Amino acid sequence: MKLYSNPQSRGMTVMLLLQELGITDQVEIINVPYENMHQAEYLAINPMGKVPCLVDQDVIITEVAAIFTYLADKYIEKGLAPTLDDPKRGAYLKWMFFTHGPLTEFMDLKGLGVPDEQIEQRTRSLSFGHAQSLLAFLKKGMQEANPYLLGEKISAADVFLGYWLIFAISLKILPYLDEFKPFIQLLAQRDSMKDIPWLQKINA
Ligand SMILES: N[C@@H](CCC(=O)N[C@@H](CS)C(=O)NCC(=O)O)C(=O)O
Repeated sequence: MKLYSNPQSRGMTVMLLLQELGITDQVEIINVPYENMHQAEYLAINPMGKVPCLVDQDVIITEVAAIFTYLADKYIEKGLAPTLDDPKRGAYLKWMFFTHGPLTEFMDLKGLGVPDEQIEQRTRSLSFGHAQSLLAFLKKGMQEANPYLLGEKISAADVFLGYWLIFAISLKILPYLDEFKPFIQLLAQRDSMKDIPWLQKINA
């Protein structure tokens, strides 16, 4: 497999997953400089001109959540995804796509400095709705985490959500609520996560 990525991009979340799956030696990392992303050679692989992009023989997978889901399922024996018949699969997919959709949308708008009043005018069409709803959803999930989102064992969804939470808190897009602390502190001890540069910023 080949992973097209860039060290200054959300492709870094996939690197954590590779570590958690123990498959770093099975994936060739191809660094795509930003200035090359919209050139013909890379556009032939991903016409969006974006990273990350995973290529597994003839299969091309873009979108972080799709790459996470694909890899965790491909290596299902590693235990980072519930199997198709496991009832935990629902919550797993919920967290995976919440992170990719509403949470990322919220972070993008806040990162752009879109004023709250403008967001409030569009809550019905924005996928996260209200900022308070997003926080309430996260708080409930964190309170129910025991200690991970699906229970005793870490899943790919913990890795994805955990990375985004740490990033959003370090940028002050999300507050570092007490409810988040046990989950983030647990993730911060993992070999895959302990060197995330933003962890120091939030004093996990
Ligand atoms: N929806 C995509 C977004 C990927 C994305 O925006 N990647 C950025 C880096 S974080 C990128 O490749 N930007 C290059 C560009 O737009 O020129 C995903 O989640 O994988």
